[in-house]
Amino acid sequence: MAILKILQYPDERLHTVATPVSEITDQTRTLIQDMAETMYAAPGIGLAATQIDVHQRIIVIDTSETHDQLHVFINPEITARHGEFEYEEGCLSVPGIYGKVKRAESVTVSALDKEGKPFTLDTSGLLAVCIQHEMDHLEGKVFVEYWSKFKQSRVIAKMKKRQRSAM
Ligand code: K1U
Ligand code: ZN
Repeated sequence: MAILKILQYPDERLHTVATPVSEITDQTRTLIQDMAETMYAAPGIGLAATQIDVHQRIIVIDTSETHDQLHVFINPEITARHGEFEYEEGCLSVPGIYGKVKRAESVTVSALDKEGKPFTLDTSGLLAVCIQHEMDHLEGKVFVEYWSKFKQSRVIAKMKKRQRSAM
């Protein structure tokens, strides 16, 4: 297993639209294990393949405190959304920046599991927020891009300053 490097905003590669997984192989399963290990080590509650510069439609999520409820979604699709929920989000690609985003309160998501078996999940609250946040990554969208251009430019300046001082 391996801990992978997470792309940092405003890296342009975070704006890549991921392509569907056509075949689930042992290589896909190794990638999923590495993504889970990277997420737990960060620590975080979700990770999209986009964030580790792999542009395939794969996300991993574990919102449990015990780190034993890993959800793997391959080629996820949201088929229903209900209500509205505002949550203070964070992102491993934008560390130290937190802010509110309005999303659906509950979602129905269909996807393939790591064996390629289709499943459907109805969920709400934090897991629903996290699914929507990670699916945005697969579309090349980062949560700060829901905010005003002014707020986004302040985030970009902060991130660039931090990246310069880390060099
Ligand atoms: O996509 C990511 O970068 C992961 C992100 C997921 C997320 C968090 C909050 C709302 C929506 C989506 C994170 O995991 S940020 C870190 C975080 O939330 C956390 C870290 C440690 C313990 C608990 C939460
Ligand atoms: Zn994120």
